[in-house]
Amino acid sequence: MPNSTITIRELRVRTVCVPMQHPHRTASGVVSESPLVLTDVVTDDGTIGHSITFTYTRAALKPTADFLASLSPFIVDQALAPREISRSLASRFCLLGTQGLVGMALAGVDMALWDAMARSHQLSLVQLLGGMNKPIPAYGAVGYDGVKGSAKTAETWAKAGFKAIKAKIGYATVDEDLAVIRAMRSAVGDNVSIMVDYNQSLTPQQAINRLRVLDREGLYWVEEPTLAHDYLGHAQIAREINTPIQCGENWWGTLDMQHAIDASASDFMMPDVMKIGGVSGWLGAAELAQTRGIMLSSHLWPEVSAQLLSVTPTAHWLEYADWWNPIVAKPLVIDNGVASIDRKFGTGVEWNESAVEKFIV
Ligand code: SMN
Ligand code: MG
Repeated sequence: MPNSTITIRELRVRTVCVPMQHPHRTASGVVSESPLVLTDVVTDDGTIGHSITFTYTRAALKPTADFLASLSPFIVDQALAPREISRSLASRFCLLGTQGLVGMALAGVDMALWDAMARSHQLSLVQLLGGMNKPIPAYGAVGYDGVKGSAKTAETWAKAGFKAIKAKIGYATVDEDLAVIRAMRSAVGDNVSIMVDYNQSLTPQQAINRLRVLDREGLYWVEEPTLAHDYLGHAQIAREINTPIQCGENWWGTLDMQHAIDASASDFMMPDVMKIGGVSGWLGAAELAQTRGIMLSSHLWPEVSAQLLSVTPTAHWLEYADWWNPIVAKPLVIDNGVASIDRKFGTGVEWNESAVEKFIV
């Protein structure tokens, strides 16, 4: 019988920089390496819970890790109660604000606590949350790589069995966006869905002008055509075009999501498990989405997200990215375009220690 009062004994934090095989180009900048904070929470029953915090840029790596480590006094000797600790940490930092690096660190703690909780009870996260493994369809990412490069990557995903791909667009002209989309379409055929992502690079009016042209291409969704927090701008675009809008990866917490819902900013939604507030935040987002019948997709974090989508009533697509695979002991397996959760315990995040050592910063 698992001990009902598990106590947190230690918080360990390390930083790595994982090089990417192919730099991920977007209309708003390139990601050529993954700076990651690796968190371990050790409990008194000998369990260790793990989480990954992605800081996008090396400049944010040390500050995020330092801040995360400084949370230790608020966590050590506390009962392992992820929701309770999440709530108390959020209220502790209310005056400073829980967006940005603070929110990332709090989510890193939250994800590690849920992982520890599931591992301690010898359950997967899905089981701990009372759900069952579901087949979650995954899409592959295509960078801002021009006509030839984008078509080639799209074809590679399709050949690997993926039923959808998402490409970065936002080239100098709509004709170039169109040329990339059409080249991908001829590379993957009609049975693979194509999503596109502007990464916030247009004004609302520019987006309307471009999307009136792209509306005829049968795109599955258009992501972040304008600034992520311009909910009214997204709503204005949504009213003028037919292609569904997808947003969410830059929302901090469920209140941002609620603002987007209130504004009718996005047809589909894709919270990022870190920025939305970890597992606890995702569960809130899943409830909001269910209440309003909004289809929910994930952003990065394939291992944790596949499990969370399994317990999300309106689960849609998993964003597959293999960027962090080198440091994960058993990365998520995608079988014919579908995520298969074969993990027994926790969120599926465990370290490949020799790789962690190699990429340690
Ligand atoms: C993205 C994610 C991470 C880095 C750059 C861009 C992106 C996505 O917008 O949708 O995956
Ligand atoms: Mg995106």
